[in-house]
Amino acid sequence: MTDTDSTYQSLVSSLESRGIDTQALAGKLGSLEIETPSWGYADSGTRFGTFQQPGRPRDVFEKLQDAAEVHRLTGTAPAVALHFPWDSVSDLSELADAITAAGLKVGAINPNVFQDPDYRLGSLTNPDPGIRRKALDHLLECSQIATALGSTGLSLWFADGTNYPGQDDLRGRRARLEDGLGELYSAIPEDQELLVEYKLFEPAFYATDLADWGSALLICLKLGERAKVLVDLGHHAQGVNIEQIVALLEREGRLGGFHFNNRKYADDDLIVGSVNPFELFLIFVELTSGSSELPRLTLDQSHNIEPKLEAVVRSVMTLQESYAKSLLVDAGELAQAQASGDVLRAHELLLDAFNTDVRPLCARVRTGLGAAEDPLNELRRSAYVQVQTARRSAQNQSEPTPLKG
Ligand code: RM4
Ligand code: MN
Ligand code: MN
Repeated sequence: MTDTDSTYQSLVSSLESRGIDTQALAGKLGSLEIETPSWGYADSGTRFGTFQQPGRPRDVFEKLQDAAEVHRLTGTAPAVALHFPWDSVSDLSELADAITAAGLKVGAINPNVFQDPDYRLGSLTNPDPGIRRKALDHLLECSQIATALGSTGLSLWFADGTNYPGQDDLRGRRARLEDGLGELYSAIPEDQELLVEYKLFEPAFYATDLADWGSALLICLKLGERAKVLVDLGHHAQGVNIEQIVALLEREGRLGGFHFNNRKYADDDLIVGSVNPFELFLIFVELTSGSSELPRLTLDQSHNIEPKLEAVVRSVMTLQESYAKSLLVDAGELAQAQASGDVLRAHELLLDAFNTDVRPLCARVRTGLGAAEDPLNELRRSAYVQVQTARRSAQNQSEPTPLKG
């Protein structure tokens, strides 16, 4: 028996002695699906600068190659979320074919109504009706792109907001947002959902039009049941209890999905679980204890100083591990402890799950999926990065994609 076999066997016996069905657990882990973001493979940085990495993809087709490599290594990243116009192509059917040929499927389509200079005072909320129309036309075009690529989700983030008190009428902006989104909602096909993302601040520093989950949910309730809230872990005030937001949205059937990342101070877009792994675990506890299936789970990270592919692989593995740990929580005992007011026993049941080293199980599940036992090591040892770097450096590199908001 190798070392890996023996650590796996001892984990299995300890889990079985806790009454956990490891086969069922492995089955659930094996069906976890993470969407990786095309923009996470490309150049991105801070507002102060971007450190370009050799071998970075030059277009969406090269981003797909990287996404496929992440899926090959982890077995858990079969979908890729796209951002337009960053991922624009002249022929959408060629892009659809490339996604399939890479062994991937398309994730959510992310429109961009935040970069064009016309959006200085907002997109759908802009006081100028012509600019509102332009933003809406882009959103409608993205819905058509979603249809052409077979995507079922339009993921909407608006940079809209004001910097100064008095700059614009707060209720007027809300009305314009509702009108624009209402028109979009009635135009999209039945198999598409709107995922409405909120963010407390940045780039607007006085009043963001969709600043929190409440203002996003209110608009979703008005739009209809295919409008749901998207939770980005970097978009809250300090100390906000994100797992509670998750629980409440799930209960209302309005949890559309996640943008996973981590932060220390603001919208830092760091690798998921890097700063607060316990928070990530608690979010998964809420996801697995609810009655719904897992929602759309997407990464939204910006890798500035770390190697991008390693960062994405690390993130997918951390999501596998967090999900696995959340499945170890003894729901029956937890309910009992809660009902009898046994505060610390209830808390300890969460700690028992969180403190279990599930890595040998995740490794076993990955090999069962035909992926890598140790994805990071395999990536570092493989020639993939070198080969792509040589190939991609042979021609002029593309301009870096714009700084990450
Ligand atoms: C925003 C938000 C969006 C992402 C942009 C680039 O902060 O997280 O999801 O599309 O950044
Ligand atoms: Mn996001
Ligand atoms: Mn963000």
